Amino acid sequence: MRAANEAILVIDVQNDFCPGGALAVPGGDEIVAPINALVAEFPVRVFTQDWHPIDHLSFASQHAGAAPMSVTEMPYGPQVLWPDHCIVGSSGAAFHDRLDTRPADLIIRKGFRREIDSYSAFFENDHVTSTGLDGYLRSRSVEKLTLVGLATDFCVNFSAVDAAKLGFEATVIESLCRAIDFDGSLSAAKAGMQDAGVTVA
Ligand code: VGL
Ligand code: ZN
Repeated sequence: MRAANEAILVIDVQNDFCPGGALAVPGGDEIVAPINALVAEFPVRVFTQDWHPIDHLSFASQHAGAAPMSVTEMPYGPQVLWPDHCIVGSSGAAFHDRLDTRPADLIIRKGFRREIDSYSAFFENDHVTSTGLDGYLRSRSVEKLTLVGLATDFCVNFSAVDAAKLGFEATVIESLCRAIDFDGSLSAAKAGMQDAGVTVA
């Protein structure tokens, strides 16, 4: 068992990010069993769930003529336009069937405001709107975070960098993550995490 001040953050292990899903991450399902085993070691367990309304503005389908994976400018900065994914209540938004969610103390949903995407478990993409997770972890006296899940270069990356900025000791276990790796996003994410003081193990 890990120390009482340690939490695990399981990021977006959902059907749409696994093979066969709308925004499938190669090998996304390979990490499910080892994550189940690791979760048991931690006294504090938080899972996140990407959770978008059907007309979410991060979807290419909401922008006339825009191709999935193109980039647009939002009021808060550049935004990748994704295929429709993780729609509220859909089977794609459900956790992977084999992910054991029973041990989760808290499930944080993010990206539920139409106008703004949320990669990070802490802040939406404006870097200002809080999900409440920081307050939850502090209330539970958490100081060290271990991050696993999908996708390494987007939601895991943004969550880990925010965690470090907020003063948590953050470790990403790379072998328990899988990446989208589009347009150099994985190497950029790794460099950004290292710069922010995240340990990539
Ligand atoms: C994610 C793209 C869009 C992720 C979520 O979980 O990494 N990526 N929404
Ligand atoms: Zn999303």
